[in-house]
Amino acid sequence: MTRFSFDLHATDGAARTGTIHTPRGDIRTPAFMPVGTAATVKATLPESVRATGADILLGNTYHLMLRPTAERIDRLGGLHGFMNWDRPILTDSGGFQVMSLADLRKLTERGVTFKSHIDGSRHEITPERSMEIQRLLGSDIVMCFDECPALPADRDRIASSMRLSMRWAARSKDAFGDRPGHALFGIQQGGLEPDLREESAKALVDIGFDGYAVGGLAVGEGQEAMFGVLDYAPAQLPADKPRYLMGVGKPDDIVGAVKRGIDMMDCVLPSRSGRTGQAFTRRGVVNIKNARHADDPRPLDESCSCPACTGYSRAYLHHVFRAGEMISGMLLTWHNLHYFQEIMQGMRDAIAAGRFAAWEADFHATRAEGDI
Ligand code: PRF
Ligand code: ZN
Repeated sequence: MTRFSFDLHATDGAARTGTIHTPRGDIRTPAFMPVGTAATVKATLPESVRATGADILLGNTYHLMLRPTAERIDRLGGLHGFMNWDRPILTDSGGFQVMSLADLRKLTERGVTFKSHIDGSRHEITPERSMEIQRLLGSDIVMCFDECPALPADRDRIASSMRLSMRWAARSKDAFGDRPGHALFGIQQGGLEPDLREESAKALVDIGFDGYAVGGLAVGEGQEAMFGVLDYAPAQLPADKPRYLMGVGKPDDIVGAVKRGIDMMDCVLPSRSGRTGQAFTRRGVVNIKNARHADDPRPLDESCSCPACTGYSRAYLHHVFRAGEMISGMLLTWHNLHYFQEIMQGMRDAIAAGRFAAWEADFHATRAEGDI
């Protein structure tokens, strides 16, 4: 059986390209993971997500434990069969979503208790329970249970939260046990403080993980501060393991993160924006609801080969958005996912060829600020 492993093929500056091998298939890195929170990448069939070039999806412990429950998904044979996606799935561990979505949260050394945002029922997630849920789901890449403080926060709060997350990381590893073919990733915390980031990295490396995430970023600090951390944080983590930046981001965030040594990312942006009428293109952002598209026979992006751009005009996309037709979210989501994966492929090729800097210069040169 294929074990979980990571091969680095090439580096260019701090940027890397490689392959993560899993029993459910390879993941080409740098990788962008579309978000399938509720066992679906909203408005998209799994085969369409695959057609955009995705090798792996992200699923969520928090949402799936509440509905339809991890036990039900397990009885039905696991998340892959349930949602008809047979390739790798990474699941987030729940704490971050509890903090952003649930009501009446209570955090203790043991874990977190909260009320469901769906029906108000009470639940608890501990590191042990998070590992159990992610096992029941059949997740290929399991994330440690952690806490992610919103920024800005004072240094004492960041330090004690990070140390709690490191104790939870040790408990996550114990509870995960030995599961050949499945991976467990640690999550670095420590806010914007280099020494706390370093302490966190050392604690995680001592425990030992199959991959390492940079958590606690994209939580209100802004791109400049995030890049400031990414200038040193990836180098604090083992070079021979995948590095995953959680919950990022816009196209220019993704490019800046890869430039600084990140291998994996996930974000709701391409799918969520697709449903609110925002399209990301090589030349910038298109807000399809804008009246100036009503008579425009041109495609969203003449250089894009996705179904939305090869089959439809801006005028049509504007019309179906305004009319509230479901195909609007379907087409724009497909386009956005396609564009994000095109960026990833462009970066993988550029890194392999040792021309990342030229690729990045071209990426920025083609883009306009504001709407196009
Ligand atoms: N921890 C976990 N999930 C996350 C984050 C984190 O810090 C973030 C931060 N951007 C997004 N998702 N477990
Ligand atoms: Zn397109």
